[in-house]
Amino acid sequence: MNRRLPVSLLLTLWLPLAGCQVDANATDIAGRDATLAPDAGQAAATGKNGEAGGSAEPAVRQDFAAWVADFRRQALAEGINAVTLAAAFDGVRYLPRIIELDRAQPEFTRQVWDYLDTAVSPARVRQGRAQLAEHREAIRAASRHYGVPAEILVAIWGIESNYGGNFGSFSTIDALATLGYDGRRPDFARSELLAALRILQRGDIDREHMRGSWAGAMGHTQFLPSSFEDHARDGDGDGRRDIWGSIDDVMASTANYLADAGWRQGEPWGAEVHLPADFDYAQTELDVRRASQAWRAQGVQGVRGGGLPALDQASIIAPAGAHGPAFLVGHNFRVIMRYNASTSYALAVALLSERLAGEPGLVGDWPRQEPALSRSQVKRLQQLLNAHGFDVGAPDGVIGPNTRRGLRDYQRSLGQTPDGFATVGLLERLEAD
Ligand SMILES: [Ca+2]
Repeated sequence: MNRRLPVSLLLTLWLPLAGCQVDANATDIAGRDATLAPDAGQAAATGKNGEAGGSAEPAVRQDFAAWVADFRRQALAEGINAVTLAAAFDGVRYLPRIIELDRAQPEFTRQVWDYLDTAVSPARVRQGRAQLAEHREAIRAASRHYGVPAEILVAIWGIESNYGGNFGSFSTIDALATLGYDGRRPDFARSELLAALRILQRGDIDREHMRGSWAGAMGHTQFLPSSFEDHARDGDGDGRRDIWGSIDDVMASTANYLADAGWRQGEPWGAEVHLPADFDYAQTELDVRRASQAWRAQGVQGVRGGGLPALDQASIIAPAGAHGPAFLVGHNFRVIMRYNASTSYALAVALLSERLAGEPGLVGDWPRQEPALSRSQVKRLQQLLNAHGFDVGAPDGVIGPNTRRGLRDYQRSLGQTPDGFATVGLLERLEAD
């Protein structure tokens, strides 16, 4: 699979999530790289995506101009016409800010509840209900046609761009040209830039209106150019796929993306569940999959006294370990992760969609007293686990299945509930041992 850029790095305040599960096999819509970005702290969660000016050193400008000239020749050879190339590149700018964002290595992380507080805030719920009413026709039409619930579409819209309030003001051409010339993944950026040129040439949008994140994700629901080519749809029937200006097109495209990713009509994403006291938390990994009735046989129950939704291939996730809420998640939850390959993101979409549908929030409480571990603290934790004989692989500052496994073994050795949730307390204990 392609390793692609995490769109979430568009934020100056980008914060990875602590303890978030990512699916390394998933390719998401905006090309976010699960290995680089353990989660998408979302655009909508953290404020405006301001565009910096294009001043650069003269030598860099000259070098960039040579890169563009070379790329134009390549694009011409691949079928982009001279008119499109002139429109795209005659005024192209190198944007130093994009390179700063591309190279940012955030030290601090956020706990999943802090992310959800923002992603599923009361204001987000209120605005989403207003959008559902205002764009009722467009949303219902896409929902009916593609078989994806209206509330899921609106939740993705809300989390990706705060309902279009913040989808990024960077010129996609400038952003991808800058990344193609000077980014960490030039081949990826060149390939997306070529796709962007094909979109301009086809006439879906013009250069001026083709805008989005610093990483090239475009429009209300943040499609990379290659995702746009494969999955965008013309919802209002005017012959153009306009995910910047037409809510009909935004909804049709988003719904079609999920349908193409395998959304099962009528199947719920999952549900919050109650786990029995003796539950084996080694099972709380996305690659452990069982039918709902098998989980029920282990004592897993619905939180409001009801049964479990009927799901095959369902997993249990407990993002904050034994002292936080747990969830049974099925196939459609994994489809949401195709949009953004993180459990926290998919959980935010799922929970926001429920609130939009008028359902109450979570029953379980998060362990809000637990501070998030920084990236270097996670690295230290990993080094110490290795030193104590609980092999977690090479320390990388990111908590994944190996770290959770080692942590569970360590917790077991202490006689604690082995839930694999990394805390400052466990780090201090390891330091002292
Ligand atoms: Ca259209």
